[in-house]
Amino acid sequence: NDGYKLWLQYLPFENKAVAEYYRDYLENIVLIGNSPTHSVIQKELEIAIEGFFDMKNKPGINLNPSTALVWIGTEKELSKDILPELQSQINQLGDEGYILKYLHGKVIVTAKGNAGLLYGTFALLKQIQTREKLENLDILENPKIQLRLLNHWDNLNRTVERGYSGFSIWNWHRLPHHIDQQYIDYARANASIGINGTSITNVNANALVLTPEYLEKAAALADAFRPYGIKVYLTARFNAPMMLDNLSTADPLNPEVQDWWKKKTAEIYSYIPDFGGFLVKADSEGQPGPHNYGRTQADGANMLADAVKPFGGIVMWRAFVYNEKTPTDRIRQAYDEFKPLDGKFRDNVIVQVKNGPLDFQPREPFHPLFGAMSETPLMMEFQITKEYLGQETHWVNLATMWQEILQSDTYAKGKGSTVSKVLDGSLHEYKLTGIAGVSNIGTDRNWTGHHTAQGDWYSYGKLAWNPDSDIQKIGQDWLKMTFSTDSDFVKTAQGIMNQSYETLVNYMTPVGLHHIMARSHHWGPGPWVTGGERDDWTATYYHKVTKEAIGFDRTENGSNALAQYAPEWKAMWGNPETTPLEYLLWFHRVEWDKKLSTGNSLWDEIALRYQKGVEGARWMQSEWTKMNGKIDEERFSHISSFLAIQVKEAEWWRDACLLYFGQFSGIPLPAGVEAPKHDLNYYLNFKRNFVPGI
Ligand code: BDP
Repeated sequence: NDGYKLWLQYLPFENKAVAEYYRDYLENIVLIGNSPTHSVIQKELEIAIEGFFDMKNKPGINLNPSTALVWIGTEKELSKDILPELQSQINQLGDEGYILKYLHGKVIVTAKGNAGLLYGTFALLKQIQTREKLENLDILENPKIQLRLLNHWDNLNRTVERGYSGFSIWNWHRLPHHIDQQYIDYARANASIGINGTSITNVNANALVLTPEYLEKAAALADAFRPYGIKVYLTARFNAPMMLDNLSTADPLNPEVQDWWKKKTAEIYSYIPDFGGFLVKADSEGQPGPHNYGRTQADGANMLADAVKPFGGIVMWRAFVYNEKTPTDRIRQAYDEFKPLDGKFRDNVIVQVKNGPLDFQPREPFHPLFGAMSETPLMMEFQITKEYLGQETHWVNLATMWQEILQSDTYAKGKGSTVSKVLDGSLHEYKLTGIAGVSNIGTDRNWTGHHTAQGDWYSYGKLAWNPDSDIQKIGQDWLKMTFSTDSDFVKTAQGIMNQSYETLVNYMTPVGLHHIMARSHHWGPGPWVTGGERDDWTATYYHKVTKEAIGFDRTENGSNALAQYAPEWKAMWGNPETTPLEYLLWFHRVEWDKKLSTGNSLWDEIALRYQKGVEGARWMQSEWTKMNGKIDEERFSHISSFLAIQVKEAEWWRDACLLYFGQFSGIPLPAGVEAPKHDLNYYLNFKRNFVPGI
């Protein structure tokens, strides 16, 4: 098993009894109605049946209503006899919601629209994949967030920015004529977890994608995804009018520029009638933007919003904006720039904010914009690809980190004002709600490099559907569908997943350290990185180590980034004594010999946590060894070899960071911390010029 089928393995039933139980249902399905989505539903049922049963005893789908035990149809298509009993529940459905219910000996899957019907069918198949009984079914689901997107940072030459799983799956050269099966399987996987949009090009945008040659290709993808309820979005390079048509300016207040975007947008809609809209990175890391013309982010976003408005499109404007010149504290920038613009954006603009104020670090506090923009809808941007978290060779269950962020309390409207409530719109009554995940997939046969990184794609989709979902249940379902329903396996693998995030934070950036990765590629340790193009792209800017102390003072004595948070957080995080150790060096400069709540000095705490991280990685490896024979050999060994890489790299992180910081603290390693294998020079020179990735 090479993992290509992701969580849609439809693993064979374990024994005859299980097979017979589900056989009755699976061979008596009636699917009512006709549409491209109905065809993909029928196809999916066939694929599932093929997987569940062995070839010889495979049931066919019997579409005879008189004997049907499973009814699949939208509200309009459902039999008149069933409808009245479901009416009150149907009334609670939104456009994409579904009902999955056992009623008078029959399983009913229904929805208002086709996408809901497809989601409901996948929900039914999930019940069977996880071997749940069907007689108790009584599920009514509506997505809590409207826009549930993947963001691909894919370039037109098929390299993937921060992609570690091969090349881009979009084969521009063969499009529009060849629709690869992988596009269809991509759409199936996304629909099965409720993802309804995809931005297919890098935020560091190439204007060429807006030319007819590429629009025709993007349209072919949009056509392929449409039956699966997935819309296509494109990244817009802010100076495209200059690059493509030689306009002398891209000033958003210039009528000629505005007109250019209106015409361009109309052209896009002529290719893709249900085009979702634009995703924009402006005034950030070399991308052009409204700053170039002395205009605000709102001026820029509104110009594009006006262009897509007549067609029902939206603009996702990223808040990852930071100055051309290094500021005193980079993490303040997005808030300082966007907060004054609250309420100044058009109603079809949504501002896309990364989970933390810096940049996808292993651990950051939630971004202070969440809760601070009551008049402007905000959407979340999570990074599924593990740019700063081991780059697809480390097993880290990202759902743990995402849950920590989603359940963080902004206190915007008192206790319980969680980030998840900002995102689902309930806190500020946003009309537009959304979430984006920077995709981790590529041409690797298993899509995501590490087999377990498929689980991050899966759990992202589930949390996008409902940011308050139980991540333990998500993890169990994913394991059962992907690998095995064996309870021992599920328990052990979930045990590993539950430890994995804290383990990684410990061996990479414990006690609130951040941005200490190697320069530019961000793989491996680089606490010594200093100098160069800009100070805020170094490690020393963030840890500010000296012989006396380490950490970034973000209290009012320092950068005062803390002022961007609610008073409850200011009180807690403003005082090193009450700051949880997870964020200590994020907010404070602390002396090496300072005694912490654990009873250890700061230096000992850092060293012991690095050691704990290494031990955690070894524990994950030894737990996994016990799974030998529980799943197929191919995926078992693949994961085993990656765990060996993880252990080695955890040791590398520990040794390099402790040797480097130890020069400053001057304190020996505490008992229990293993001596580094090499001297500091070795790590300084180690693979210095090696850039991993594709
Ligand atoms: C950083 C990445 C860079 C991205 C940037 C972004 O290093 O490649 O372009 O984020 O989000 O984390 O725009």
